[in-house]
Amino acid sequence: MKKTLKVDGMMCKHCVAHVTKALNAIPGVTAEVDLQSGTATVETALPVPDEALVKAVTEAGYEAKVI
Ligand SMILES: [Cu+2]
Repeated sequence: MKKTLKVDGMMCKHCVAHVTKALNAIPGVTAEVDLQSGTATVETALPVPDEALVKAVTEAGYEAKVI
């Protein structure tokens, strides 16, 4: 499954790396984060609840919502 998250608060490529790492830490998730658009495209091999994705990004220090 593919999901897109809007991520607020990313300012540089370090933020991108931080968010990518946080999302990829969830089992079954492969994330690609785009700084320009402030979005994360998430590919899930397993069913992953939206809240888990949002929580991972929030815990990394950014704001996210599934769009
Ligand atoms: Cu940054």
